Amino acid sequence: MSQPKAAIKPYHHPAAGWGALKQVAAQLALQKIPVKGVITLLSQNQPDGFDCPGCAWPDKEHTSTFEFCENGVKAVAAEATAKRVPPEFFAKHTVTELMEWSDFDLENEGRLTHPMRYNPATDKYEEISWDGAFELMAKHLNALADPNEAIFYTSGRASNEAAFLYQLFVREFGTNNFPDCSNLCHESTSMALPPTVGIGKGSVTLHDFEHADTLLIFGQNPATNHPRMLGELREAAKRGARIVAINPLKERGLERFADPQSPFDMLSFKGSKISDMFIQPKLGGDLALIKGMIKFIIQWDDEAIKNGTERVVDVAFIEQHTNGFEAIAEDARKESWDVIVEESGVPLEQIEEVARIYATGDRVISTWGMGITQHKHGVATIQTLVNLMLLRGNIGKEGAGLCPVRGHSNVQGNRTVGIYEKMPQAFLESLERVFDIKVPREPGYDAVAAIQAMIDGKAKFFFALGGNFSIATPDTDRTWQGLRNCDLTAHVTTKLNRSHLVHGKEALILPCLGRTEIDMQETGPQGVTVEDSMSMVHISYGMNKPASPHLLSEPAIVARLAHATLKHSKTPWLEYIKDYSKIRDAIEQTLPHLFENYNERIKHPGGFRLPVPSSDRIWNTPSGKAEFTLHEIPRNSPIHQARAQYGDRMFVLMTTRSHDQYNTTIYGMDDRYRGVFGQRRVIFMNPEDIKRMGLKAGDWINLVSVWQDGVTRRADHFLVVAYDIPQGCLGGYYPETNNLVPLESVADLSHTPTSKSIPVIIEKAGEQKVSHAA
Ligand SMILES: Nc1nc2c(c(=O)[nH]1)N[C@H]1C(S)=C(S)[C@@H](COP(=O)(O)OP(=O)(O)OC[C@H]3O[C@@H](n4cnc5c(=O)[nH]c(N)nc54)[C@H](O)[C@@H]3O)O[C@H]1N2
Ligand SMILES: Nc1nc2c(c(=O)[nH]1)N[C@H]1C(S)=C(S)[C@@H](COP(=O)(O)OP(=O)(O)OC[C@H]3O[C@@H](n4cnc5c(=O)[nH]c(N)nc54)[C@H](O)[C@@H]3O)O[C@H]1N2
Ligand SMILES: [Mo]
Repeated sequence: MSQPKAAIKPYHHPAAGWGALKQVAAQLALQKIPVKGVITLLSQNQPDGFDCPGCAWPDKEHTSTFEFCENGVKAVAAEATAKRVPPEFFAKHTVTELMEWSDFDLENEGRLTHPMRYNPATDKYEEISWDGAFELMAKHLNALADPNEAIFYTSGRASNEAAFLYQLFVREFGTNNFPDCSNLCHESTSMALPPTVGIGKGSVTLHDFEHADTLLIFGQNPATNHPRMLGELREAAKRGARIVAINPLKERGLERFADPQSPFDMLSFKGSKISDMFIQPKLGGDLALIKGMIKFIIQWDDEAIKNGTERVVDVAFIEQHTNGFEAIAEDARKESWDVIVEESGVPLEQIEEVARIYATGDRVISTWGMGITQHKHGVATIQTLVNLMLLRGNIGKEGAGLCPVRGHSNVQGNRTVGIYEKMPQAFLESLERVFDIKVPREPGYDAVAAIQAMIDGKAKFFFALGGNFSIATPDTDRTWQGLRNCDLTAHVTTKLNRSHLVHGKEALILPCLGRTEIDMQETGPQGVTVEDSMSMVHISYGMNKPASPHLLSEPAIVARLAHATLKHSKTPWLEYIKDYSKIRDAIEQTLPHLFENYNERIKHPGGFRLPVPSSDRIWNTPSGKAEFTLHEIPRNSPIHQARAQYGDRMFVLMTTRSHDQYNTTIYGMDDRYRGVFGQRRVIFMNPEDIKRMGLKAGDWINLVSVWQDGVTRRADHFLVVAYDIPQGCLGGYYPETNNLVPLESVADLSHTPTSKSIPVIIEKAGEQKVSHAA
């Protein structure tokens, strides 16, 4: 790729708008997609079209005309690219040589066309037949001393059908080793919600967004990651709903947004205002901030009791529906304002203002993303947010509720159908009954435990259904050591990525159909189903010709691997490939309370919503009530410890997404809304900190993380960019900074890597010229 001109230019326009349209044209050109291909994009998210692989935000009605979304177009264009990676490509390049390529350049080669096997003698991938690939994997699996030596990763794009067959195969084989992208993502949500509201899913639907009068947006960057959510926010803002953004980084897309659907926005160049208030806590400061809000509400409520005026908390709701109110009220009364202000980094007046906004809203929705989950105390923060919402009965009524905004388009569905290292016993019992098999009951490895097991030599076989495990995970150097320890690594995949190059002694690339492609089987073209972030399940049919005639669908790959491995299985693996409705029948039999009449109900345009009891104020907790949960404001975290050691030389780094990337897939080198162009090795830093450290914007720095295990973790050569971010906090991009996250640095309970709070020290690096037109 020719190097684009690097520059830093603050962005003064609204988010989306014309910039988005320009980007889309550039992506179509990059992927060599002719104008005709645009028709594919326009068919996306229609009743007979395919589900957008871009994100898990739900579709309006699902029958509406194409909703323009830059993220969706980029995701579809990346899959529908005209570029191909045939065996001849691999004949030309050794793996050692490809390791020198950037992540952008690897994926930019296009779609993989043939199954490939690594040959250590030539250091190249060579073509292998599908049967040969299945036999090789079966041989390895059956040679393991214990099924728990095998690891089966899932990235959240797999359909319900593929994921269900996969977990069935793996459990019939004998392990619960199911690390998944959720472990790296919303696991803190999945751990926090069941004990409090009885289910690990959000309680709201799009209908609620239409009726909310107040929205709190915690730790999320929707302009980049969930652009269709901005449409909802814009509508809410226009209706007069109050929107508060809580984010250390002044994200442009949370301030103003130009809806590409709206001629007014597009022609006025001004866009619509989104947030009424923008609060910038320090990284990880949300728990203290939310506690501050709770303290105000309890204080005002106590005053109301004293004065005989209307109560501030929802007394009837608290009495009928909750447990533990007194304990958290007493805790809030005792909490010190100094600690709240110090640990949140938010001035008291602002905490009071946002508490007032919350307390005067009748229908409040709280949303959250990675800015909350990827912290040491992510679970505690979410449970404290639940406390806040319960105080005024903001769960389970129209226009109000909890809205974790998930990432991958079917990550929620994968969990529902069994991709979880500790699936509930009832599910496992059901599998045993329906399929007349024995499945293991002890929990398996999550993502971090899987890496440790590979490093320790306890796991020797690594299989991935999608994703890019080698660089989506923390502690890059050690993770790679683990993967290279394996006897076999195998990846079901659409495009070439780093994980194919960081391989075991033997390695396979197994190219599959993407969701946009026609999946033709014996009984005709097959559809697959997915579940979005609001628990809506619907069917998706591909419309494009497959990228290569040698591709198999994900369900076919899983079923044929199972057939090759489990010689005595009674499960009709090959039958499932012929007709996916048979897989849906099997899902229905296993989870009848969720998927009753599955095949019938997906015929309805827009599909159906899975039951979410908390939406109806039914609390599936042991007490049958929603639980308030008491959490201290953390004061001795690894960040506090590093601060004690290094004083204000220590910075807290968050690793986040640029505008031109989909997780590890790099679409381009710009981060438009943050004003970064043509480069990714940047660090956002407060101007005062830049001065204090004797630096200038445009200087180059190296980062070294602070961790007490004697391992030096570093990431070198980043450009300092002055940005509106609290002092002591830094922002950088993932995956460039992943090596700084120690494997042991995980969130309490959920084990999610703390990708948003890494203690680091800065070193000044050598000079390098770049245009810095700030
Ligand atoms: N275009 C595009 N779309 C995507 C993806 C993509 O990579 N590209 N990825 C998909 C996936 S898998 C996911 S999980 C989602 C991710 O979507 P997001 O949840 O938006 O994830 P990030 O980009 O990591 O951004 C996290 C945001 O949290 C803020 N933040 C960081 N730390 C804190 C904190 O301590 N407190 C608060 N209040 N805020 C904080 C950051 O400034 C940033 O704005 O997007 C999905 N959609
Ligand atoms: N430091 C840091 N690390 C993070 C994060 C962070 O914020 N900071 N975020 C975390 C989060 S939220 C997540 S979800 C993970 C993401 O982790 P993953 O889900 O593992 O990574 P992706 O980059 O989404 O995977 C991209 C690859 O998926 C393959 N692919 C694309 N479409 C398909 C398909 O239809 N089928 C198959 N089989 N393969 C396909 C392509 O080969 C592509 O290279 O990363 C996590 N890692
Ligand atoms: Mo994610």
